[in-house]
Amino acid sequence: MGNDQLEELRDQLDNVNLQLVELINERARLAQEIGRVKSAQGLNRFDPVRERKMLDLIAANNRGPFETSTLQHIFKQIFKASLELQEDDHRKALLVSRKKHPDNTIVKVNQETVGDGKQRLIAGPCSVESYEQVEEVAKALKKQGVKFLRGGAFKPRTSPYDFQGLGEEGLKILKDVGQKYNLAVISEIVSPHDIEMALQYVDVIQIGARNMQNFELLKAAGSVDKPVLLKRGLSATIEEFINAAEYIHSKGNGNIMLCERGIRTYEKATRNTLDISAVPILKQETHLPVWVDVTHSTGRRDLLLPTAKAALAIGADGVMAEVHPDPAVALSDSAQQMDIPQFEEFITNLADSGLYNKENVAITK
Ligand code: PRE
Ligand code: MN
Repeated sequence: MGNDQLEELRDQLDNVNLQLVELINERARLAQEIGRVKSAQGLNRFDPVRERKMLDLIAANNRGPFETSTLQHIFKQIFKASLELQEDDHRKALLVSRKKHPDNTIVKVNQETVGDGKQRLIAGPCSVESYEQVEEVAKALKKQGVKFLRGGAFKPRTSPYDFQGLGEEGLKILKDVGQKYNLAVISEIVSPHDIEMALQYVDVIQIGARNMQNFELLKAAGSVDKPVLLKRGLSATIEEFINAAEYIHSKGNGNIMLCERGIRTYEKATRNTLDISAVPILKQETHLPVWVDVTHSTGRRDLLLPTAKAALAIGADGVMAEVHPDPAVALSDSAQQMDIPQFEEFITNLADSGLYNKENVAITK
């Protein structure tokens, strides 16, 4: 009967499907193995020359009935899927990857924590200019319940003729003020040789955007027992950013916090373009806390509050902003720093929005 014949043919087809599944998965396991070998040798996973050779081999051996172009199309899909598998394996293997460590990393900074669901603020002047300047900001922070004081002592400036920072003297000022007001201090270090020196002054080492791929600096910061705040490079992809964090972790220091600070685009309305979607992506891909620097991403005082709200709403662990007692005379970034009344208004508005709790009591996200 015709129907029996159809059933019989379909049975045979099912059998072939099952064999194909076996074979395709056997191929996938081989591709995974190749991916591991390539990774160990530092080779590119995508290899178009190799793919071309395989397509040619398929063409030479095709006896139909499928057209060669049809088979090649199918195989290109298989190569693509194999590549994705290799990349997935690679991401899973990273120490900073959420696939490797499903739980959030909670970074302890003195008696404070970051990454446990409490929203935090880091504030302070762009550059440390004097004890009095830092102290004035610290008093305002204390009054507002902010626990983290920032200030640049080593300033990687676009022009070599711009103010370069007070160096170690600046770190000392930060430490003294931080101790007086019980604030954790954070400052950027630009040279691997200064990491050891900085340990006695700062509670968090910042690695700035311009140094995100300074691999010697990353390795030096990864070799010490001090939390690191790593800023995204000006033109770094999320993958490059995550790999920079991996450099730090690979040396043993897992106390890493990421900071989105805007990326370079064609847009001129803001200093950089805040990549707000990087926040949930980084939270999904890694187990590290994620900050948003609203000052450097926007470069505009009028955008600090809306972008800070957006950052907290989208799941950032905290917001960084620059505050200076008299921004007009600041030695760096004068156009975008808040003065103290503006900072107080910023905090009040943020708290009123319901996105930020002044007492830093955990609120549900
Ligand atoms: C493979 C996967 C991706 C490359 O672009 C080329 C080939 C494949 O699936 O055949 C395997 C592989 O990584 C390789 O042969 O180098
Ligand atoms: Mn600045």
